[in-house]
Amino acid sequence: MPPTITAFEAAPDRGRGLARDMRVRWALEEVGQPYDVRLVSFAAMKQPPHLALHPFGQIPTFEAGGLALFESGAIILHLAEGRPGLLPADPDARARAIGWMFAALNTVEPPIVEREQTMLIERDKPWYAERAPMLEARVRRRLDELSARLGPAEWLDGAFSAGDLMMVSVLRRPAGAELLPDYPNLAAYVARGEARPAYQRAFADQLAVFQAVAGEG
Ligand code: GTB
Repeated sequence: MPPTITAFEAAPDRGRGLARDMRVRWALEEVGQPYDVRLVSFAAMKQPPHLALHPFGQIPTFEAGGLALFESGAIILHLAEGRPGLLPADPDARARAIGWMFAALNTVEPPIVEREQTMLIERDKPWYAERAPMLEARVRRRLDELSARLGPAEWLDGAFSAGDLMMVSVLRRPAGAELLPDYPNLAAYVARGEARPAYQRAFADQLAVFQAVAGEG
């Protein structure tokens, strides 16, 4: 039986691949692991059957045999450790690639998510005009630092790894992506990730879900 992941039944991003099932789909494609998808509604995500899988009532989840996982980082690390393709064989290089996964999730994604949330939820608040530049500066600081580290390299540390998969996924989020034209090496890095056949297959699959639900197929 192939593993099963969960994804939004009705993705609010209209198939742009911005929800976190996209990164798990991409990882599954990179390692050549076929999978099933169970679509969940917002209501079902907060009901006991889904909460038993995901204590915070979110997507994505991953089930394989007796194993159930939540957290996109944990799922991708599990996939990358069990199959070739996303982590180098050399133990030191492997540890560094995992370090980049954590950097993407813990250091780069949080200021991007905070800016995104503020732009979505607080735009009409009296403090927005003062807060928005500060949040943009926090994102820019991380992009400055990441851009300096990447330099002209193709990937963050040698060959493409789960660290790059996670970083590209994080940089695609609109509150970071809209600043990427100021960082040509990061924009090219994201484009390289998106050009990978595994990414393309994952993107097409999640778009097909949106199109089927919206009757646009
Ligand atoms: N840390 C967890 C992980 O990495 O797996 C975070 C999981 C998470 O935030 N899941 C979101 C969710 O289930 C979907 S990805 N939210 C529903 C809820 O909390 O009730 C976040 C997301 C949602 C939608 C868009 N979009 O439409 O653009 C982008 C990102």
